[in-house]
Amino acid sequence: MGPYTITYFGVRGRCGALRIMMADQGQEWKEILMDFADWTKGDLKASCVFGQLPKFEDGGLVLYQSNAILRHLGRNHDAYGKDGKEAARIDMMCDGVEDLRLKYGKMIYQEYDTGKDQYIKDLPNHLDKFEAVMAKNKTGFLVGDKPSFADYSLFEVLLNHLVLCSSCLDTSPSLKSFVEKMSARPKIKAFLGSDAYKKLPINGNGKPVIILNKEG
Ligand code: 6SG
Repeated sequence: MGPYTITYFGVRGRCGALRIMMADQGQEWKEILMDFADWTKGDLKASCVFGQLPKFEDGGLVLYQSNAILRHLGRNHDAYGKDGKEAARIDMMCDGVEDLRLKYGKMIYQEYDTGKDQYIKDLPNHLDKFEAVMAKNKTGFLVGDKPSFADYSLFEVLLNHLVLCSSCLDTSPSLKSFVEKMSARPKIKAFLGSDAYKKLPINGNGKPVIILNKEG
């Protein structure tokens, strides 16, 4: 396996879950940071299958599409269920997270100022679905009894939502405990505390804007 290389912009964005997953799996990887001025020259874009980043290399295998990369890591690191049925349910949950990711991205990039408050109001309707699956499985993971790539994707999207709205998990006890337990896994804790992680903004447009309270 590997060496793994990620080529991406200097944000967490579409690589947040991948990086957390690789860190938790004890996998090292190399980062190639693409600055936007170089990207607009177009050479790399023209070489990318869908004209977008991230680009992921595993030895000679070159992949695009963050969820395909997550699935590849799932296969490589035994994080894709114990059989075909678990794998199918993990796929389903990852696609559910993707739907939430797209709604979040639309709000962040297209309607932050006009749509953020309504987005936060509607959020329980979306989080409830994940809460129900998590509560029903009882292991602390979405499917099976160890983390799958769908758990890493959900975890990362929940971290981003907590930055948007720090109380958003207060009515979702299973998700709250999931985030606490994932955050406390030693390799995740070390990664989330690293400069490499902390220096990167969540999104490419500086949103969400964090307003500190008077004491903060
Ligand atoms: C942007 O959308 O960060 N890739 C993005 N943008 C450049 O020319 N379905 C796939 C996947 O899951 C989506 C890929 C994704 O992998 S990620 C891409 O390649 C293009 O289309 C979101 C993100 N945006 C911030 C950003 C960095 C560079 C361009 C957009 C910040 C804004 C402008 C410059 C720096 Fe910026």
